[in-house]
Amino acid sequence: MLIHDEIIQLAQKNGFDACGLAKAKVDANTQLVYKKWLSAGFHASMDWMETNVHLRFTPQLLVENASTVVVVLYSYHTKLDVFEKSPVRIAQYAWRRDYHKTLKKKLKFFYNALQQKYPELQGRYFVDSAPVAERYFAEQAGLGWIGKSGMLINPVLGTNCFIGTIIINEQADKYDNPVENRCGTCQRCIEACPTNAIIGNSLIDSNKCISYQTIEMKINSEKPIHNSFSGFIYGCDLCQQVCPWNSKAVAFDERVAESAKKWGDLTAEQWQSLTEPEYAKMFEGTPVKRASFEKLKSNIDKVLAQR
Ligand code: B12
Ligand code: SF4
Ligand code: SF4
Repeated sequence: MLIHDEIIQLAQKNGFDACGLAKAKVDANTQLVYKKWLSAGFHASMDWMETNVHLRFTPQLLVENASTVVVVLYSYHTKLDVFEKSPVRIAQYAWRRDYHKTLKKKLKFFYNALQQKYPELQGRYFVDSAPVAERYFAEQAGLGWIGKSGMLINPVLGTNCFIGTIIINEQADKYDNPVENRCGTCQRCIEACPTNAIIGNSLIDSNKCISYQTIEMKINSEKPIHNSFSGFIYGCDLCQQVCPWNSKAVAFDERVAESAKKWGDLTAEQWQSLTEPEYAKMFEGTPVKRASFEKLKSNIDKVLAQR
């Protein structure tokens, strides 16, 4: 049997900012919300969200006898504003090496440490890499609530944090409980979203979301593209920038990559004339590479045309 408090301590030792334990079970209402979201087409062209839905809601199909989900948070919150004087913006989560790689590595060390403590334990670790209901499990593990912006909000870390999970075949001596939703009467994220992508009930219409439009949407898509990305050429932080829980969140300025600190120095002309080799060098190893050179160029053109 896993000992809850030992696992939390081990997560801290392995450099995570928060950790909680949830049962490996997804409630029927959450499954319904997700299925309705899909059937309304709010996943836009992200067809992969439709496949393996059964895996997302049945962790036992990912790990035999899955009983526990260990959920960790890793913050990327910073008080630095790399793009303060820049004509364009890139979302904060991308100001570092790609979290799919860095967090996965951290999770691997954590998982190995768990296996040393509990030699019988079997499991798998994930970060935005498989059909896992990450926000749901984070909420169940007491790590925060789902805000009106759709983001998981941790009372200490705010919204700017990645979620990682380890699904394990053993039960724990105790599990965490969800915390109270503390959005209250605040509506700031809904008011700040320039495309009305926040459709209520903490859900997002990806078709309208600038994050989707600047990263995932195909360059030759026939769907209408919003005519202003509000300066964002990759991702979007507008609903998070206004969230009061981020003004009081703990900042980790040292987690911003040195290379990213220079991105904001480029002038509009330099962004306009960005070449493919420059793009390759500048964004090497960062999440920005998820957008092809052509896609990023097209976003840059749209943003600069709006000035
Ligand atoms: C697809 C996706 C997107 C899409 C759609 C976003 C969305 N809000 O649905 C797009 C491309 C737009 C996107 C954008 C961003 N994303 Co994204 N994305 C995902 C991904 C792969 C799946 C999310 C998903 O399933 N959405 C569909 C909705 C229906 O599901 P859900 O958000 O998980 O919500 C569930 C629960 O919260 C609950 N729920 C929600 N509302 C309600 C209401 C009721 C009544 C009930 C009962 C339940 C319920 O049920 C839902 C279904 O399981 C996850 C990784 C993962 N595997 O989960 C990352 C993830 C959500 N993204 C992340 C990030 C960082 C971002 C951006 C901030 C990046 C950026 N700066 O541009 C933005 C934020 C936009 C926003 N306001 O949400 C992080 C969020 C971390 C956090 N603190 O919440 C995740 C968790 C990746 C990670 N491992 O860290 N993303
Ligand atoms: S990320 Fe931007 S476009 Fe998407 S919901 Fe938030 S404010 Fe709206
Ligand atoms: S801006 Fe306000 S309503 Fe939106 S998520 Fe933050 S606290 Fe909740």
